[in-house]
Amino acid sequence: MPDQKIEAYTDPAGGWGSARSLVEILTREEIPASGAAMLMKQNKPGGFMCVSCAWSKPAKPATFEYCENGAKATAWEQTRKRIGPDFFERHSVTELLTWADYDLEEKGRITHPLRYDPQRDRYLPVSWEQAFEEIGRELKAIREEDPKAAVFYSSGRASLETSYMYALFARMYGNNNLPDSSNMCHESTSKALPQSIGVPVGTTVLEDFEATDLILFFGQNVGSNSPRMLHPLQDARRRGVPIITFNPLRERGLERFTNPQSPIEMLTRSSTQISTQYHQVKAGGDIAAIAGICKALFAMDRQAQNEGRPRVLDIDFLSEHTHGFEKFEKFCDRLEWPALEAKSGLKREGMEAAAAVYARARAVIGIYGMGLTQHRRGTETVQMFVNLLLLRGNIGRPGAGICPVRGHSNVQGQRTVGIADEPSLVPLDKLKAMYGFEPPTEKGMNTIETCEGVIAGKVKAFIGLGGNFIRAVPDTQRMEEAWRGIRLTVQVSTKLNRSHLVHGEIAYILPCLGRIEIDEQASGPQAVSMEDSTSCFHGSRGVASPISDHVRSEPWIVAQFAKATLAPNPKVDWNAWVGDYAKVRDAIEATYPEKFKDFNARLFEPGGLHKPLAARERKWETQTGKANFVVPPDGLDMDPDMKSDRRDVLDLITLRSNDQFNTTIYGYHDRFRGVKGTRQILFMNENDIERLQLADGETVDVVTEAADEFAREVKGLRIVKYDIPEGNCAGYYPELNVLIPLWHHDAQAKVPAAKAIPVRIAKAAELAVRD
Ligand SMILES: Nc1nc2c(c(=O)[nH]1)N[C@H]1C(S)=C(S)[C@@H](COP(=O)(O)OP(=O)(O)OC[C@H]3O[C@@H](n4cnc5c(=O)[nH]c(N)nc54)[C@H](O)[C@@H]3O)O[C@H]1N2
Ligand SMILES: Nc1nc2c(c(=O)[nH]1)N[C@H]1C(S)=C(S)[C@@H](COP(=O)(O)OP(=O)(O)OC[C@H]3O[C@@H](n4cnc5c(=O)[nH]c(N)nc54)[C@H](O)[C@@H]3O)O[C@H]1N2
Ligand SMILES: [Mo]
Repeated sequence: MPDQKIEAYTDPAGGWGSARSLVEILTREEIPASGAAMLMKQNKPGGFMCVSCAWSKPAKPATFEYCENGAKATAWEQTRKRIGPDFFERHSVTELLTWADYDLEEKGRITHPLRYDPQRDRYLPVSWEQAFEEIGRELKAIREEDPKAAVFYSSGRASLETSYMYALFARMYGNNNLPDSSNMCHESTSKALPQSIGVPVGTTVLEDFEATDLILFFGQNVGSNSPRMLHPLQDARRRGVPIITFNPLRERGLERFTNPQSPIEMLTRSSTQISTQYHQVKAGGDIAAIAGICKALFAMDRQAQNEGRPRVLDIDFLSEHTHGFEKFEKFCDRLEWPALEAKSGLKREGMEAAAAVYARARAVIGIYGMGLTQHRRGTETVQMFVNLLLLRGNIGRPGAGICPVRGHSNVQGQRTVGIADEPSLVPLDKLKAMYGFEPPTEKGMNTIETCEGVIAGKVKAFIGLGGNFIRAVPDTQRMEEAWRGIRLTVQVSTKLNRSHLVHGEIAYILPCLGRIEIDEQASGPQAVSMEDSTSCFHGSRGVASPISDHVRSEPWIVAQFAKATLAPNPKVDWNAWVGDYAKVRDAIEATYPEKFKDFNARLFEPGGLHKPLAARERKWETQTGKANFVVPPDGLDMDPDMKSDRRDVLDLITLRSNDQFNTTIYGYHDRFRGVKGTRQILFMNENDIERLQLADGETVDVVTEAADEFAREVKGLRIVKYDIPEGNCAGYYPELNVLIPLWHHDAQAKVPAAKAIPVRIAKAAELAVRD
């Protein structure tokens, strides 16, 4: 573990800090100089699509269309380091369970298929044939008893081709148990937007950033998690477009940015101010903050009417296109400023200032991330944001729209091609007609339901297509204990992680090619495809040599699952699909003809193939046929079970450092937040530190405040005095997931409420005595 240092960081996002960090990781992962050539193909038409975030890929890419964290992701995947069979000769699984996430993944790419040997407590190499023979046999036996006892998880990285095949395999197996990472992420979006505007995804495209005249920015950390988005933001700022931010933390990427690819900015050390207003809303205070802005808008609108000036609200749009406006107006009228201030943590003047700018803007983009979705009322928070945009007709017009920033590089696309526990989201009739089987119609398990199923002993097999399920989900300790009761666990992975070590009775690790590698099949090297945050499909072609002769592609692995488990079906030629992925794309187009028109022919179209979105055309595919105002049924309350009146309970935000991709930890630094060499951190407001009689730098233990029988505790966090609202504290995911009760999730979408966990802080010594 490197030396620890906490010291405020004063540089902008991007800039020299970013350039240095990039060189560091390329060196550490032993990427040769040719690695730079590889980076030149990142996010370019005909090249490969970044394995990091899902941000839009422009039609005219920059010479270097990658960011510090995209380059880190490439280096991490294309590292020279390897985990071969000898690694497990040296390390038992029991030993590896004591390793940190960083140490596990840092050892390099897994080169051989592996099976857990309980006698030796080790993973040992196994042939692909033997692996699929046993996996197939087990899956068949489980299905005999109960076809709903197997679960097919996917992390959001696998391509459209792989995902389509995987979802079909699960349904032919006999269930809709297709939980995915989106269940922990933007599921709140997927639940909120169809009710509000009749589409499940954002409505903005990259061109909208060129036509917008205001950006509202809620709960997303652009500088670390989607840095390439800083380019359109910087361009907008240069045109004088204001950016109004709501975030409990002052995130550096939302304050200042130096484009590391601009020699002038780098040499002159100049930077662009990003946010023009910065509101440090309390965690979970967004419904109140947005309600406050709406209330102010209603007041301005009435005043304008009294004075005979043009209306502030877009009355034509409201009457022609929306439903529920009067009810929403009444809701806002009834709210009192003191309650809005208390719940949001903001002053009335702040909310009014945001409303004043909003009222003047012609076209507004609303951007958001996990700060809105990962709450008990995440779905309603997203709908509240849409309500605000509707008031001035900011959906379905150039330069305007709602822009959820998606996580994994193909998480949005996976849903588009059938990864869904909700059968109503999938054209089952079409699948039935195309493939001659009876698709299951019962709802499957999502991520939280899978966890509940594992605890109840109902899950007999878990297949993981990427990801690190056990580390990403809440209630780590309870889940790890229950997990060992599963009969079969199979993880398709690139790198070693904790989900391999906490395993079922029979356990496999199946190593796969990464997206950056050349994928050679019968018809030659293959391309795959993905969908970005702005609903554009892009082709991607691997450029690097495979890391080992023993790894296989994800489509190949999925096809082997199917062939080993299902009775032959003349209508599904898995071998032909694996031999030529264009045939899978034909099948995708046949299943979803409107979305994927001329898919193969247009695979590498610069800027991507735009998926049609009704709401962009102001066509509302909702039950009312209009865009709906949705009034939060619980008013301003974010968490009905939370005992927020207790003065010593804080709301804990779990978030990402600048040196990680989800559970993949690249290192122990969080440059922008001034943290070096540690992740065992608890950011606290100085008044809370004083009130709770603690001290900056002190080591503390954190305990969840929950009315159930389970003790949840993390020991040994270092307090860092930080600019964060009173009553909130923050620390890193996944280390703190142990503190999140499984039931602490969004009511509708079941996204774990990772951004407001009620906790108590105790001096380390006190707890030691109590123990
Ligand atoms: N480099 C890198 N890139 C990534 C990832 C990564 O781990 N590393 N992860 C990928 C994935 S899967 C995802 S989903 C995205 C995640 O990207 P983000 O959506 O940025 O996720 P978080 O890091 O969890 O940060 C959420 C932000 O919300 C703020 N916040 C917390 N609570 C609240 C609140 O109640 N209200 C408001 N308004 N703000 C709040 C936090 O301060 C933080 O700035 O990024 C993707 N891209
Ligand atoms: N407390 C808290 N919990 C959270 C969150 C939070 O903000 N706070 N965020 C949630 C969110 S938004 C998400 S998306 C989830 C993330 O949950 P997951 O998507 O399950 O987790 P990742 O960490 O992205 O998965 C990393 C692993 O993926 C494997 N991998 C990498 N590349 C590939 C590939 O190309 N193919 C295959 N097959 N495997 C690959 C590697 O083995 C690596 O160890 O976590 C959620 N959990
Ligand atoms: Mo995510």
